Amino acid sequence: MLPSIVILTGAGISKESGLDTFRDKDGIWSKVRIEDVATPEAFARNPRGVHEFYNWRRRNLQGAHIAPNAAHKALAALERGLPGRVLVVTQNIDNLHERAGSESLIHMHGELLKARCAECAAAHEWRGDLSPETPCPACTAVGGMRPHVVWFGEMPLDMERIYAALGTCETFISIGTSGNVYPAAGFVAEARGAGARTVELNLEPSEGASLFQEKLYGPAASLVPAYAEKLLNRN
Ligand code: BJW
Repeated sequence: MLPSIVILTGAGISKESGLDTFRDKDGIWSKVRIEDVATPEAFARNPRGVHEFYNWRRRNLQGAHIAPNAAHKALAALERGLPGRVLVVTQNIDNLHERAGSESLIHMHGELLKARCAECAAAHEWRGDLSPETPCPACTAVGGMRPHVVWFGEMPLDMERIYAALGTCETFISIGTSGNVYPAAGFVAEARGAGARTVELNLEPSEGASLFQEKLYGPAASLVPAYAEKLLNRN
């Protein structure tokens, strides 16, 4: 069954869980340059530096202070309340949606707690650090292990499934994303073009704000539970 509600989430939904966004004033891209850590070219040039960046984020994500917030929990409750009808497509590489209980979930930009081998393509659950010396647990090749994330210039994951859902959903909701990065930033146009009602829940208007028919601005941990409750009562 194709979902009737497709929900795109971005870094803003995890902000109140203690994780930095990318493009806010104090965000990740104010501290490191995209060109140094988030492209295949950066990894080829300086694998150790890129590993250090993701090792830090992987350790931070597993810290006791990081937990799903009310917005993640509300989306999981929405999925339980409307079985088979909700799909969450997240740009986030954290694991907060699944920790909150979401099961109908696509990580289009990959997962921080996975690593894959460039030699044999096998992906593995990964909680420790990576380095250029880490051997692949499957093929034993050394030097090919990389974070299972999607860098600029690489193809996001599960796109066929995402576009199929966007083409048939009744409601498209975008939460906590600035609308700067494609193809995710184009999903609202895709869904609206196919007849969906489009909703933005964000701290501030995103780049694509004019394409949303309903817009609510404020912190996700307050907006999302109230909006999910409304959807549960209406459906
Ligand atoms: C709150 C809040 C609170 C704060 N409550 N809200 C020209 C046109 C079209 C495309 C391109 C183009 N030039 C280049 C491209 C392609 C490129 C791209 O988009 N570049 C742009 C910069 C222009 N894209 C790619 O390369 C992608 N691949 C690709 O296109 O492949 C080809 C293809 C073709 C056809 C179909 C399909 C594919 C790959 C993009 C990979 C992005 N990777 C990153 C890093 C991942 C790993 C990691 O985490 O390190 O993904 S970059 C980074 O940005 C990360 C995020 O997922 C992504 C989006 O960021 P997000 O989530 O929107 O965060 P912010 O910080 O930008 O926004 C946060 C929002 O929350 C703000 O609005 C706040 O106000 C709000 N907020 N607190 C609610 N409490």
